[in-house]
Amino acid sequence: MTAIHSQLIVDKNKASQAAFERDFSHLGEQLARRGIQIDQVCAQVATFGVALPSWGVGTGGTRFARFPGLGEPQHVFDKIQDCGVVHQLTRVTPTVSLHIPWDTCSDWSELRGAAQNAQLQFDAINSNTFSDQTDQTRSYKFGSLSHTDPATRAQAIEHNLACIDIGMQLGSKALTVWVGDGSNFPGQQHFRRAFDRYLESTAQIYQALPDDWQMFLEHKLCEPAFYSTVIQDWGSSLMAANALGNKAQCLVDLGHHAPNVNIEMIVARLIAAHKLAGFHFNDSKYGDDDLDAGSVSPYRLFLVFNELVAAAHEGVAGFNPAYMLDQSHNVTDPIESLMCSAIQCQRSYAQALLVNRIALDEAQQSNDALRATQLLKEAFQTDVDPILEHVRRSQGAAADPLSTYRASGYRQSVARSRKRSPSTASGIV
Ligand code: AFD
Ligand code: MN
Ligand code: MN
Repeated sequence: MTAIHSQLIVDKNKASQAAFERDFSHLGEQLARRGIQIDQVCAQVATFGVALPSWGVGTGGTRFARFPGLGEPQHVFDKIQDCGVVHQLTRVTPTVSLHIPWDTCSDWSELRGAAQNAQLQFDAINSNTFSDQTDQTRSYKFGSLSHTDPATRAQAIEHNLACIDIGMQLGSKALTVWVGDGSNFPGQQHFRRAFDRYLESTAQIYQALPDDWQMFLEHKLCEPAFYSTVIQDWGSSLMAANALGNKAQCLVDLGHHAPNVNIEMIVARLIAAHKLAGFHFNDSKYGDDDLDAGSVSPYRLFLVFNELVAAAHEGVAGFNPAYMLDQSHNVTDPIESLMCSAIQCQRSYAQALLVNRIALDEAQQSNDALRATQLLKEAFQTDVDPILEHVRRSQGAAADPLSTYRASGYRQSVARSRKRSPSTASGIV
């Protein structure tokens, strides 16, 4: 079952077919002159997928306000339906990542069925111990897994175990743990003891992981704690992952670093340590802005993918990172932002596949800095859109997902059946 009428996709694709064929054949010729077979690139791009965050289909907000959009999903089944639209039109987002308890459901097997109908599966499950739920006994105001009070830590551990249980019913294979734990004042927290408490708690969660599961540890330099955070950076994350064991790895959310940090180098280090769990893709200018992937710095996103493609090319053992979007759509239709961002990740991947790795090795070996950097630019500056469109067309997706979505009237249609969200309360998604 699909949410967008498939005939609309067929008709719109047909209307732009002739122009597409000319563009594709021209790019094929250009790449052939560079010794690249376009069909091989297409085949690799066709394997690329990025997970959708269930919270991404709702309108996000800031600390100041949230301006709800039309036809926002009212429950997790609506969210799955919206994610299905993104996947139907792009064919690049085959999985959804749930967040507990933002996503609630009385029958998880029913949800699994609904996802299957939308041709979706479940990616990592996310726990939430950074905000208090109405029915919870102890508060996370001063931390969760690293809280000074053992009973609060136990409650946070219990929640993560419940998430694993839900994830097992959905077919997830990973638990992503991000904690808001930290401090707002110098002296408020004993840094080493807080980290030790975090390790002790996460070890108990780790113990409960099924054999074929992984635990993704997400670091973040600040917010909601603004002086220090317990898992502040990739170093702390790597220390924790090493202490826990093979199934624990480090997740890189692009927005969780100070401005100007060389994230692609962090990625290379984590690959070297065999500890790169995967990504939350987004973009930022100032902090954890959660802007759309590649909207501000597409070159930086390309440089991250360059490290990933290089690692795969060099056959790094066990290299298999998980890709996900993690964005807050405050002023756009979330479905539109998610489609464009997923395609942007796919674009960066395709561009990274075009890097002439033999020539780059030679340039690096002979210290030819200018040639080396030009080789990256040559790949980045290639307009790979005909490749992406070819992959979409051959998979039955929309040649132009954005215009097809707008022509479908999906948002207006769900706006009629979904109640307008009353919540304008502030809140970062
Ligand atoms: C918050 C965090 C982090 C996390 C997400 C879901 O900043 O990015 O992945 O919540 O838990 O936005
Ligand atoms: Mn994240
Ligand atoms: Mn974030």
